[in-house]
Amino acid sequence: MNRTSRVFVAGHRGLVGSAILRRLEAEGYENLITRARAELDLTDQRAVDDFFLRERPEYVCLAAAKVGGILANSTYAADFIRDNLQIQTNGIDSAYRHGTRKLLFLGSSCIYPKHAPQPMKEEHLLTGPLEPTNEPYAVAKIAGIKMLQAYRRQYGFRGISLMPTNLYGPGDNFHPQDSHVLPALIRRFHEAKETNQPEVVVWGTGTPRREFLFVDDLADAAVFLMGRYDDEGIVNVGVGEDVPIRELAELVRDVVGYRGEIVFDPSKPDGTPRKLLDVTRLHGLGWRAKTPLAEGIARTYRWFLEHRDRMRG
Ligand code: GFB
Repeated sequence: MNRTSRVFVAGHRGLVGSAILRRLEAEGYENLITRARAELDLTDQRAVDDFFLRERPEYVCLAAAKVGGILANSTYAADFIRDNLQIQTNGIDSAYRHGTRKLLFLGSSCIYPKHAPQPMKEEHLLTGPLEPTNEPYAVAKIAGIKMLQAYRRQYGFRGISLMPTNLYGPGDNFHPQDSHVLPALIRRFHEAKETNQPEVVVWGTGTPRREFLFVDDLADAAVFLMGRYDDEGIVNVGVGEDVPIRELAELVRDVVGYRGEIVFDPSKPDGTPRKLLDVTRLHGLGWRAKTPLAEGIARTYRWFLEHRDRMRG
């Protein structure tokens, strides 16, 4: 992949796609291809195939997906499995049929078994039952991984699969119910500060541990691996350390500058107790995450403040 390559970034308005696009633009890529949802519905097989036939992208970053936090995953379980299966199946098959040279697919750390040994290695895939709160989403992502492995073996199609840990950053979804924990807490602490609320409610018990990767670091890893990795094996992309949700809430509280209390609501699901990625393979390939969590949260909070007025929900 070089600066004149025709690169299609699918999902360029989402958290991950926008970060990859920013990264490629900063590197001076001249032939970036994007389509808004109104222009191209990625769940529509015929539309996707027509698009690939016309545009013939040489490289594809498949960053389009239906995603959400723990509650959205169970509320919209059918949408999560259907939309993701359709988007990735259409994208991968049309890329193969129309001569794409290489495709990057993004999974998630929730593809690993609920009780996988920690930190989770790439070989733990399909060694045990999944976390029920996001099983439909995880099954779709596992199907994408297996599809690319099969296309590589049967057709020689070059697809690589990255498994990012929980992501956050500019462009995130800050919806109060549907979002992931980090943007949800930024918004909740901010609104509590603005309206002088005495306490902020954090879902669950506060004991689950999560690993958080700043999305610009993921974009950096994606471009790095597009250039240097070409194998059917999945690659974990994480930072190698995690924090309990209680500690994350304290960090967000401090960045936002809220002075009230934190209370936990154990009637909300905790989800999987821990999902820390083993990043030995990634480090061996020569890449490491750079952005410390406190700095990433501060940058995300700044972005939130700048975009607050235009946010939905
Ligand atoms: O970010 P989150 O929804 O994703 O939740 P998962 C992480 C933890 O934060 C859970 C707690 O233990 C939540 O109970 N939490 C506390 C909150 N307060 C909140 C809040 O206000 N909002 C949210 N959302 N959580 C998702 C999967 O799981 O992770 C997806 O469902 C995907 O499939 C994604 O893999 C990365 O880490 O539990």
